[in-house]
Amino acid sequence: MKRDLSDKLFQAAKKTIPGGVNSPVRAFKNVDGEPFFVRRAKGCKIEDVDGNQMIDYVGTWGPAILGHAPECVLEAVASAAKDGVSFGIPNPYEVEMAGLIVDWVPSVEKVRMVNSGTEATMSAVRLARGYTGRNKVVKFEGCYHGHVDSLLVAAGSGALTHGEPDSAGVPSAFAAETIILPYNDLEKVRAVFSEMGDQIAAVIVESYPANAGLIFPKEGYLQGLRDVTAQYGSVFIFDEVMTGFRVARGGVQELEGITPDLTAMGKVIGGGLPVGAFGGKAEIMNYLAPDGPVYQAGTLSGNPLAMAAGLAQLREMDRLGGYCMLEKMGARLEVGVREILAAKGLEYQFNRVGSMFCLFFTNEEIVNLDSVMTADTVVFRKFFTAMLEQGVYMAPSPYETGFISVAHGDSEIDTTLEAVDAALVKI
Ligand code: HOZ
Repeated sequence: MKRDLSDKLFQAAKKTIPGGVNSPVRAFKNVDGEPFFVRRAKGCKIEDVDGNQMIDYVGTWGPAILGHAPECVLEAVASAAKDGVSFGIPNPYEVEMAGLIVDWVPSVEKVRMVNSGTEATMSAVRLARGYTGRNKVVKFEGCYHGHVDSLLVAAGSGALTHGEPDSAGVPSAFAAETIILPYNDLEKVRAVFSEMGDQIAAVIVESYPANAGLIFPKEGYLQGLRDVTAQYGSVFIFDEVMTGFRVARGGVQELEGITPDLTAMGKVIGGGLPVGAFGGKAEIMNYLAPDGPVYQAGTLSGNPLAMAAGLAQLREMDRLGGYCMLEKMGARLEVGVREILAAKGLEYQFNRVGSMFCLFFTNEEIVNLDSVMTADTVVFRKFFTAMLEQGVYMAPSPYETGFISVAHGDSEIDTTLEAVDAALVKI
């Protein structure tokens, strides 16, 4: 594949942008490559500046659930833009969006819009601290909650990809307020609570961890977290930035029947524009300024274009019965991948929920970060490269989740499976 223009852009970008990218995982370092630059994207395909077309399983890291540039979103944005692109004063779209979120997400009684998933988790943690008057927060190894200081410890996603799960620049005093525990080990959580439960403001967990590959909770684990936090008066924060409005209308909490106190959201609700949100019990949310003492603010929060795009995308998902369509395509991909890998006799784990999936080259069951780290990264790199050469773009890191969109049809899934078959020959 020719990438001349991309290569030129990357050289130019490196002069003015740190590492040439605006988010580290995009640098392709973990796959010994260099990024391509996208000129346009439509449906399930992206086209780079050199004219190469690829079937895309990154979907702008989750938001593109209808595929890229769906007509309903383009129309909603164009129509909203005619009336102004930002007001910095309340607008009707925000009220509609809040109503929809409260309606769809079982535990959310009130919601505040922000501009990214990072802002959502950061604000939820501050709110939990303000509400409880406590400082400590429990998080789990490999869970990634954006680049929030106190949560950027033992983190996943780009931090893990680049081998630095603990970031420089995070004061050790901040990190000391974060208690890190292995995922899926309820006994350790109970032990920490029995020792210092009255100091713990919150437990934050990715509903299904999706930034160290894709990990599922053991039976009873999430309910166990719910119970222990309730027992000690700590706030239970569900990070559904990846899974919210993606695995079901109401996210993992709907699938698993769990009622967190606060939920962090983002990605799909913005229809591809920058958005995040956090919401939950009214009693806790009422601690936010201007009604309460916990300050949180944002010039672009509730931006009319982002709200219009998100509303259009969510309503279209509903109209199409999008979650059923995604399950069907996800199952087709999973069955095909499993058949191919079994025939090749390769050791692997394939984790999937609806349209989210991750392939690990290991024989170990994936239950926590330690098991994720047993996956063969050399094989992954070869696999990624061979897929890309055949026009199939997977996330450029073994620690990211793949996404299918409603725009992926049978023929794209079949083309992908042919590529998987051919790629594995090269491994
Ligand atoms: N941390 C994001 C994926 N989990 C990557 C965001 C990006 O590079 O755009």
